[in-house]
Amino acid sequence: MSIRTDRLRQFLAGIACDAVLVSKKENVRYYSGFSGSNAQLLITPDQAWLLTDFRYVEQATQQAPDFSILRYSGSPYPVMTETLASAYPGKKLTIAFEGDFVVHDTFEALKTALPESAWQSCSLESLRMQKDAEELRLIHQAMEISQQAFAQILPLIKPGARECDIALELEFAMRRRGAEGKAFDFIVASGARGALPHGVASEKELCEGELVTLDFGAVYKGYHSDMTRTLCLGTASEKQLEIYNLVLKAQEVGCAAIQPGITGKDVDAAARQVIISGGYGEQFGHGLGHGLGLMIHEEPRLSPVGDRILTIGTPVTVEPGIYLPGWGGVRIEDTVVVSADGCINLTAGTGKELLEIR
Ligand SMILES: [Mn+2]
Repeated sequence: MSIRTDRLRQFLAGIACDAVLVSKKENVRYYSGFSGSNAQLLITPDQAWLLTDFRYVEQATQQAPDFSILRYSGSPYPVMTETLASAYPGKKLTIAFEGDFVVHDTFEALKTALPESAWQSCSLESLRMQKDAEELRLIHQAMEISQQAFAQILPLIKPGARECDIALELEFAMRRRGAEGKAFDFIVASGARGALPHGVASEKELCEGELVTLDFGAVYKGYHSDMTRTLCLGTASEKQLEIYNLVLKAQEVGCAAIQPGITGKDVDAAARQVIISGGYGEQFGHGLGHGLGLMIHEEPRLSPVGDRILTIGTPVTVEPGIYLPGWGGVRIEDTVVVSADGCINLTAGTGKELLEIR
């Protein structure tokens, strides 16, 4: 059984539970290797079951060799109940479930199916925070794909191009390079739309003199990348340059603050102070960054409420921004990995000085 499952069992012991039901598909994949859309894991100190339906039995057998595959049709609960009753006859089990994922109706059904068991809500999200070497390789590759795709489509970013066409070309370029999909709906926000931190690409055409923010990423073998660059169409005005350089300074200070042992909120505060000092604190209304991996947003959060401590091997984004309604915005984002003496920047292949497209 894998190191990951060992760690999950230690976690179970720590919260005094006899079993854990893993339902979220990213966590199912993380512990078992199964990448399909429908399966759940039931893990105890001495057993590991994967429950799935007819469509996925063969795939689960191949991808999750450490798990005993239990096939069900319709509802998984009768098989679950039977399996636990025969493995632990007469024992009143305390079962952990993902309270941050399982919906209320499912929880009610679980209680009905296993009325003798006690249920304990837990979150498994922080257990995926620190990545192993293979996970970091996949995130790095997803980032390489993003950066190469961005370099390829750069000549298409010019006055008259539509935001949505740029987003589409970026996606094509990523998929041709091996991405299995896009990490999220790409943000291409030009001119005044740049004030929308999550301004998904629209039909708006780019215009001379505008700033354009592009936020994008690839998925490679389940793992995500995330980066943002803001460009200028033409020569930047004094104000565009002032705001851009302030965000860049904050981004660099944020990266420099990262080291093992620091909390997410201390990194956030270091970068945020730069923007507050520049007079734009109110216009930076989101957290500095987030972890990523099998999901685009994971623990730890780099934000004013980010209590988690950064550890070596944890990838996080660093993405300050300034947004001025009616005027536009600037965001710059790299993905970095916490290392022994700071961090390694996976986005180092793409420059951060303001690119003026002429
Ligand atoms: Mn991000």
